[in-house]
Amino acid sequence: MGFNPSPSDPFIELMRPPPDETPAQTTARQKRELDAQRVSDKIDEEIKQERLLAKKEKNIIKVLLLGQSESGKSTTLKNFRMRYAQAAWEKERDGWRSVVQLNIVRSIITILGVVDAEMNGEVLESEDEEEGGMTGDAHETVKFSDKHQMLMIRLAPLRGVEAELKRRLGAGTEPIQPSLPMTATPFDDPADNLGLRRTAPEFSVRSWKEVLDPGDRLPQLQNAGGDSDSVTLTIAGCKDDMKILWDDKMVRLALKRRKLRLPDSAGFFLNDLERIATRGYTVSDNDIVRARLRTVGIQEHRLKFQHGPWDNPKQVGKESGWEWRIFDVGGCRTSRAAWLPFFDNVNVIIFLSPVSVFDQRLEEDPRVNRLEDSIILWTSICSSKLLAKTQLILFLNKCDLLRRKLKRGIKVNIYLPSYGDRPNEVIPVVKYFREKFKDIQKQYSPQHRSAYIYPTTVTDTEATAITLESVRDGVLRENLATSQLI
Ligand SMILES: Nc1nc2c(ncn2[C@@H]2O[C@H](COP(=O)(O)OP(=O)(O)OP(=O)(O)O)[C@@H](O)[C@H]2O)c(=O)[nH]1
Ligand SMILES: [Mg+2]
Repeated sequence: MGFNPSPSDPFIELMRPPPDETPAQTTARQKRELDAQRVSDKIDEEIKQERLLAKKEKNIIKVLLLGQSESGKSTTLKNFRMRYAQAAWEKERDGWRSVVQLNIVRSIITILGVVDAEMNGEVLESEDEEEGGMTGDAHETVKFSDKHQMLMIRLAPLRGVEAELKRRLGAGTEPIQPSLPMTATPFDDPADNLGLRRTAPEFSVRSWKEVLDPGDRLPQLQNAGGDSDSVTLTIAGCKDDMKILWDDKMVRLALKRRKLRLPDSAGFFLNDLERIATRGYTVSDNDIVRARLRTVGIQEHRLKFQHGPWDNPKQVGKESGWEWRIFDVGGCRTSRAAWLPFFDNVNVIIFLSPVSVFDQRLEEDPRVNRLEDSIILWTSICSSKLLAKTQLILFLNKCDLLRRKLKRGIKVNIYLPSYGDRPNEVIPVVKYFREKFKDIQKQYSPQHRSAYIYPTTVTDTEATAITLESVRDGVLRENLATSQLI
């Protein structure tokens, strides 16, 4: 569309050709007008496209999952995908088999390390009391016998399996700094000084997509873990010995003495060996949600939501529903610098704070209490001017582990004196954390806003489905209201 002034427009006079124009001048003028028209049409087209895009972008919601490492960000993303991106979820199912197998093998290798250390006489100097005194059996002498020696020999092939699984999953991964124990580490624990409970560095991925849905990019992963795969065969062959090792009383005692609480740690599957360490193992939804693969860098996942009761199709356009672009980040301290560029135009932050970690320290910096780290992060997110208009959603996660910990008698007020003499039970503890996080949000937000706070156990997919529905409706409602103001 060119510039087409009306006859009364003063511009007509200005643009009218001179009365004594020669034929050559007329041709040149017409050429110039044509060129100008082309440029103008191009600009018009660009503006039209930009407007279309802007209209479309109104239906895009950018969601950031934030929180320290092991807070449950990727697990939350898995819940979203399981529920709202079923086709992609199914496509990746088989890819998770290798991850679950690696999780199992690593647990067994951790146990073998403990048995080895005990056999070699690396005895703890002090048996301190994590939870108000050790129970009687922890003081029993740990005695390993020929049986354990044999188990060590028979399970040795699992080291090769670990290497092979790492190689397979290796594409798109990078090592991270060595981690401290996989489980709770109470402060001033002398076992730390002996370095006995350290485990090998955790495995991480830069891109799920490459590892779990290799297509033809990673031929070595196709059919990996199938019935006749060497890794699966070796694991199935070791099943009985793994079970004997895990069920062994002395092994349990040794783990307890070293406060290695495997069932509470990431990627624990040893109670499912009968089902998983088999040739025909098929990966369940629950396995995927519980499998542990550390995130490095930022991964983007897209979800489509069709129109629902939360919006009005007339107002958001008939052609599409809402698209959520969810960004899952690595949570350890060294990964956090990469978060900043993603703060731009972010609509929603789902922040995960694990509430069970009040007595633990950061893997990457053992001087720092994990809950304290989470509170510092939350405070900086709430006070960020860049995020002043971002909707904040807080998951107080790992409530199941909190419950277990409190049941074992670990006292919150030892680690948080401000908790005072409130009851050492889940509901009051979660309420206390809720108030604490809410107060910070109110105090530090640059402008008025409310935060939605949910107590969660994101490995419980049924309960999480209800939470996610509420999150989805709340987010869409709020964004619809905002987009109507634009
Ligand atoms: N018991 C229990 N385990 C959980 C819960 N949430 C997450 N997990 C487990 O904790 C481990 C870590 O969870 P991830 O989702 O990988 O943690 P992340 O925040 O993505 O961690 P990074 O990728 O290192 O930043 C996984 O093995 C999960 O299955 C929970 O509410 N309860
Ligand atoms: Mg992650």
